[in-house]
Amino acid sequence: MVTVLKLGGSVITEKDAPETVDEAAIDRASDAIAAALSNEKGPTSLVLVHGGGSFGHHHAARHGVSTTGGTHDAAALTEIHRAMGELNTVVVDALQERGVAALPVRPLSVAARRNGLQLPLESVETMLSEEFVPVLHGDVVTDSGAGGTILSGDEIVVAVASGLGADRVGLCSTVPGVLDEDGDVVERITTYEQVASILGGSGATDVTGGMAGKVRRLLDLKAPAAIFDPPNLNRFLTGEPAGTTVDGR
Ligand code: IP8
Repeated sequence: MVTVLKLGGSVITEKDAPETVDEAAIDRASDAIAAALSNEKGPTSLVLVHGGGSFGHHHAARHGVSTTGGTHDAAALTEIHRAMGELNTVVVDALQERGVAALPVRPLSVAARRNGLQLPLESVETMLSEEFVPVLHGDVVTDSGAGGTILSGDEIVVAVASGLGADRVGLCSTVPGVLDEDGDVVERITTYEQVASILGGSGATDVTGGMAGKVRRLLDLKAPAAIFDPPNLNRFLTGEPAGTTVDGR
């Protein structure tokens, strides 16, 4: 049973203050993850991914780099990558302090955009079979013909979940799920048409992690996915419905 969980960057950082972690939020998330891993209802194998928040996006915006707009400025790419490494260290340390066998995985070293995203998973697979918890992060990635672009945590979640045949996928974000016109959480989404009127007719242009893009990507997975907020992290990790379930199977 492989579970892939993304902690959104806006959950674990102070989004408006450059390079500022939300320590209390990281502590709470790490507590929930540590508790779930020692709960019999918790995941047997867990892959974590975290977003950029005020670490990645701040530097990416300053250098004008996006998921589609690249640069050949090695110093700029390194700055974004280093900032993400610092955030990754904070997350990995918080988990290790709670007894979770977390290991950092840095996508830039292995991933590439070349005929789509290539993300070799041998190391992640071996980490799981050795009972480690790989912790990947949104990063920069070399991009054939474009230098380097941003690789979002959402893209990593989809690549890891598809590549490993994950059983469950969760996106922990600052919103409690996909909200309808009245601001209520939509419990279950099985087709994009069901939510097109609230999310916009086409999610195809939404490549930067907005809700429409998230829902479209999750609908393509061969596993049920959930979009929920931090108070529901424990429910998700112990196999209960949390926030919005997205299931396009
Ligand atoms: O927060 C973006 O990851 P995201 C990572 O999941 C960087 O979109 C480096 C901006």
